[in-house]
Amino acid sequence: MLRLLSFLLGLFIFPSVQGGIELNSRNQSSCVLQDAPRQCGSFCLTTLNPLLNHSRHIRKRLDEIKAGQTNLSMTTAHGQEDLKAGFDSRFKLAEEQHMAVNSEMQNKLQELVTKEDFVKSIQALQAKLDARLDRMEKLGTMKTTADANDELKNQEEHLKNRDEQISTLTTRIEAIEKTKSELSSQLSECRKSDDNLPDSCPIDSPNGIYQIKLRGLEPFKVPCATSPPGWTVIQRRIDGSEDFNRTWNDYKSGFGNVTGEFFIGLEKLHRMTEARPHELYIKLGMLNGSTGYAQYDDFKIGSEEEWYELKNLGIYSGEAGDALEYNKNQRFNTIDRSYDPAYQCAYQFGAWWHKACSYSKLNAKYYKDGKGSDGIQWGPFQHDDWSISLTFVEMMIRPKS
Ligand SMILES: *[C@@H]1O[C@H](CO)[C@@H](O)[C@H](O)[C@H]1NC(C)=O
Ligand SMILES: *[C@@H]1O[C@H](CO)[C@@H](O)[C@H](O)[C@H]1NC(C)=O
Ligand SMILES: *[C@@H]1O[C@H](CO)[C@@H](O)[C@H](O)[C@H]1NC(C)=O
Ligand SMILES: *[C@@H]1O[C@H](CO)[C@@H](O)[C@H](O)[C@H]1NC(C)=O
Ligand SMILES: *[C@@H]1O[C@H](CO)[C@@H](O)[C@H](O)[C@H]1NC(C)=O
Ligand SMILES: CC(=O)N[C@H]1CO[C@H](CO)[C@@H](O)[C@@H]1O
Repeated sequence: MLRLLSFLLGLFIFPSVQGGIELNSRNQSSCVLQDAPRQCGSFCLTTLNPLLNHSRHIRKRLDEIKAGQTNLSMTTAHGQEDLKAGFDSRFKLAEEQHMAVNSEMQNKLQELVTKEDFVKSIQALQAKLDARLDRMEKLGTMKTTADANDELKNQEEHLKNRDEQISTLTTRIEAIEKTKSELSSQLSECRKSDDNLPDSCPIDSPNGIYQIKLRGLEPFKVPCATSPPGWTVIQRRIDGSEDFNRTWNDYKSGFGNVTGEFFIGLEKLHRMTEARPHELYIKLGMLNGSTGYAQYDDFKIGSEEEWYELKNLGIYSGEAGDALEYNKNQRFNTIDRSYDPAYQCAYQFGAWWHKACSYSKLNAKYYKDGKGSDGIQWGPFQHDDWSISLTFVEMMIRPKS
């Protein structure tokens, strides 16, 4: 502004000065006579008078012009001074205005800085800037864009693998859960049906075939007797329809027909009598119609490792006599497995807890005519008449109450 003003002022003043100089130089070039009569004489005077007169007139005019010029010059100088003064005052004013504006701006700025909003916005901006700087720094640790891309790809691959693993595991877990729930429902149903199955013959139920279940064994059918009630039939001979000359494995697992002749099996006997004390009841019959029974109050059979030993019998009672006490603590013998092979008792008298053979042989050969020294026998019941062979046998057990 100041510069512009001075420039304009210069342009304005300069031409006026030039004009003044031009007038002076013209004055110098004019031809003016100082004392015309003395220089020219009377002749000359008349000729020259009008000329001189004209010259004087011209000079007068020139003086006037000169005075005007001086006035003009003075006026110009005045004007210049006036202009300068005007400019100075304007400049001063402008300067004052500038100062005023400047100070106002300073005040405004101060006001802004002290305003809390402004400070906050500045802080927010600063935080954003810091975050961006952080990111830039991180990016800066990646050597190149390619490296960064590789790293990203690796991470993506890793995540993808993880996802696949998780999905596989989830599927497996679901399958396991399903199997688990199926098994659990099967188990509960199994338990339900097992719970319904007794582990021995029911006491108050009618005579017949019942299914019972022992722990660790599949359910199996047994005949249950009503007279006396609650007894489980474990062996029966009635008509010789079943072959009792059998191997160890047959006696172990049982054989025959539960509605007819059969043997329950030594393993079942072991498990039943081991679980809780049992009584043994033996019903005997001859062809001539004589019947008798023998009862023992603590019947116990050992494990297969113990050769299904007759571990205990308890106290005998009955009317057929005690033909079994003799066999107590003896191992079970079959034709293919004998503890004392010298005697071969099982070959001759059937499978039993033989002790150099026995006074009781309830698995021996069945003679329908009731005669046979190697037949079914119970010594005291037939008064040691070894020619007699029994035609009816039922062995039964029941838990001791
Ligand atoms: C000079 O000229 C003026 C007019 O131009 C005239 O009036 C005057 O009489 C003249 N004087 C002489 C002496 O000629
Ligand atoms: C000079 O100028 C002043 C005012 O500017 C004026 O009054 C005066 O008559 C002028 N003088 C001449 C000889 O023109
Ligand atoms: C079992 O014995 C009964 C009566 O003796 C007979 O009716 C049935 O057919 C026999 N069952 C088998 C499978 O031998
Ligand atoms: C059956 O035979 C046996 C032995 O001979 C005898 O002791 C018994 O009294 C007989 N019973 C009948 C009812 O005949
Ligand atoms: C049992 O069978 C065997 C052959 O397997 C035989 O030698 C034996 O005499 C039979 N015993 C009886 C009592 O039938
Ligand atoms: C610059 C100059 O020479 N001015 C002259 C003009 O004429 C008058 C009168 O004759 C002189 O006095 C000046 O000096």
